[in-house]
Amino acid sequence: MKRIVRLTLGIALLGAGAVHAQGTLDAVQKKGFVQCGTNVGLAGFAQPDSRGAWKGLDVDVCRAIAAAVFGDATKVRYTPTTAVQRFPALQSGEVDVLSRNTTWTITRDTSLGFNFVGVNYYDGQGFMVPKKLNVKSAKQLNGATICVQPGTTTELNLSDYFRANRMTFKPVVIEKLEETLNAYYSGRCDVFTTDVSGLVSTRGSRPNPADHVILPEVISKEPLGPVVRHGDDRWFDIVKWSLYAMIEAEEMGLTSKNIDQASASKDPAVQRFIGATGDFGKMLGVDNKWAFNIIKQVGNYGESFEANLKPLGFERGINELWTKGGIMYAPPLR
Ligand SMILES: N[C@@H](CCC(=O)N[C@@H](CS)C(=O)NCC(=O)O)C(=O)O
Repeated sequence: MKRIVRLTLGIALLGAGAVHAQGTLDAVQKKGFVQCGTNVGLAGFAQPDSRGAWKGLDVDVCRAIAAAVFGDATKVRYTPTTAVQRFPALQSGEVDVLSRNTTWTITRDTSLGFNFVGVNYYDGQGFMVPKKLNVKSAKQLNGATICVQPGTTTELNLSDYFRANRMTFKPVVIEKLEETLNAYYSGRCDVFTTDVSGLVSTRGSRPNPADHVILPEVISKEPLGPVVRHGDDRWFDIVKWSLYAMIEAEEMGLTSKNIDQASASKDPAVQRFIGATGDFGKMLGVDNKWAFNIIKQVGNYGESFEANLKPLGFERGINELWTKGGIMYAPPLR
């Protein structure tokens, strides 16, 4: 019986996916905007500012896609999603792309029916504890009460880590981020665990950040990146190369400030990038100035990092370009 229910659900999901699988670009062009699934509010990654304009590293990917498709980075509508809501939102076609601190895993890339286009932030899972508890290492957390969000890799890594280290913990599982944080900050949990970026971002958004420490152990790999549905290669390509254009531009030294002058460059790679020569836009199904428009209106990856994450105290670390000691690397635009 259970098996039948699961099979039916599987078919229903496949069916829903199939309806939206092809033609996302056509549908997006027809409605006139990209519907982008984001976080409900994670400073530096996706959060509305005081005037209601969405800002952040993940938001900039949404804006880049709109710049590529429409030549206008403002043609985006945002759907804030919790960790639990995000995958059904993409599967059902409610959103065209998910750009929301989502870890690339084999399960999500296969059985959930998605394609990860790349990585816009390499991360790992960490633990935050109140300083007054005087905990120095995650190995001291045996028996701790830990706040964690459902539907995340965080939840899975947490139990693996404790089992591997022969420790126990009491999970407090809450779907909404705000409520999870309230539970941690009110002392209902000893520990809050998530991606280190999430710890830094949320700690900075609350009073007295210095009262909370992030423990040195990073217990997992969390490559975070934009996701699309299986079965629509054209859309997959557009989202993928919108991200890579931002990374490549940084490597080429092209910025929102200097891209207007790039037409004078003698460098053939620059000429191709801005669409003065070659047909990359046409190959993707968009305007040949797609990459120019992304950099002009959104900026390169380094500019986005600088604007959104630097003010919160983030360092580039492994998210630095491969040419500068990091692992951010775009395949060639050629
Ligand atoms: N990268 C992990 C965790 C992502 C995640 O959802 N993190 C939490 C903690 S920062 C979050 O964004 N919560 C916001 C919410 O669910 O409303 C994953 O993909 O599963």
